[in-house]
Order: sequence, then structure tokens, then C-alpha cells
Amino acid sequence: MQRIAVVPGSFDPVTRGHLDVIERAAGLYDQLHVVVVHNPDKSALLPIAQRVALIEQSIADARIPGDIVVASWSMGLLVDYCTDVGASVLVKGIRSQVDVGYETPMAIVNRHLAGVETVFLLPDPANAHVSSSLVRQVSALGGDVAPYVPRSVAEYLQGAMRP
Ligand code: COD
Repeated sequence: MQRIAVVPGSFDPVTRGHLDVIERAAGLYDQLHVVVVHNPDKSALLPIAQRVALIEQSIADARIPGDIVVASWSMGLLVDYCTDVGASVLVKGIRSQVDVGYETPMAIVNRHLAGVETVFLLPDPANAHVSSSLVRQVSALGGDVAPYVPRSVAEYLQGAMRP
């Protein structure tokens, strides 16, 4: 039986931290779905289709091996997406106690709702401080985001900032 996992996120935009989690998760499962989900608690910078395109480009540029599907989901519960594609695992990154506090209740509810387990990966220390919100802030203030994001994202944000 194929082991299928989902890496969900806002990915607004995808960062080097996300890409590290995606690469490591792709090595653990037969098929990986990277799913852009609208997070109603956050105000978005990039349209969802653009986030999907940047993830696809970043995975291709980094030559991450494996069977990786990039998709978006706005039809309801994330576990419904998991059920639709036959995934039994969600993979999430844990950077801090704040992430633990945010993710723990969701992991419990997702297991109760649909039997979907959540696997947590610790970040590579090089990326532990990186977040999409930090990238959005540095970019909005005209700073260089290249250390924090894949090249295609840096180029996209630099282009978007140009008058
Ligand atoms: N290193 C490692 N991991 C990282 C890093 C980094 N530098 N940066 C982010 N991550 C991890 C995050 O911890 C998270 O696991 C994932 O990457 C995505 O992060 P974001 O910021 O892009 O996405 P979030 O935190 O806004 O998550 C949005 C979700 C949609 C994934 C989340 O809200 C969710 O799971 N929603 C479920 C909706 C649902 O069905 N609810 C009902 C039952 S709970």
C-alpha cells in the first residue's frame, strides 16, 4: 500500500524552511501532497494560484526527488482533502513552543475527525527563524529576502515591489 502524506500550509510565500520540510517529508513517503490552504486568521499577500506556482517552481529548481503533487484546498476540512487522496498523515514543521501550542489541538482534532495522524519535523537550525510573515515584512520594507526564500520567490517579490 502506498504511504501518502500531506504537507499543508499558507505558503504565503513558500520559504526555505517550508522547502526543507517538503524535501525531508518527500523522502519519508511514497507520495507527497503539498497543499496551499487559506488560513482565515492571516491576511494574505499572494493569490493562492501564485503560491502554488512558486512552490512548483521551487521544488523543480531544488530538484527535490519523489512523487510530489502541489495543490490548493478551499472546500472545507483539511482532512477531507486527505481522505480524497488517500493520505493518512499530515506533516508539519515545529519551530517553537508557539508552533506546538498552535498545532497540538489541530493534530488531536484531525485524528478524531478522520484518523489522520500528524507527524512533526523539527526545522533545520539554519531555517528555524524563518517564517512567511518575516519574509513579507522584510519585502514590504525593501529588504533582501534572498537568504530566506527560494530564488524564484525572491525574484517574484523583487518584481512585485518594483514601481
Ligand atoms: N521551518 C520548519 N517548518 C516551518 C517553517 C520553518 N522555517 N516555517 C513554517 N513551517 C511550518 C509551520 O510550522 C507549519 O507546519 C507549516 O510549515 C506551514 O506554515 P505556514 O505559516 O505556511 O502555514 P500556517 O501556519 O498558516 O498553517 C495553515 C494551515 C492551513 C496548515 C493550518 O491552519 C491548518 O492545518 N488548518 C486546518 C484547517 C482545518 O481543517 N481545521 C479544522 C480541524 S483542525
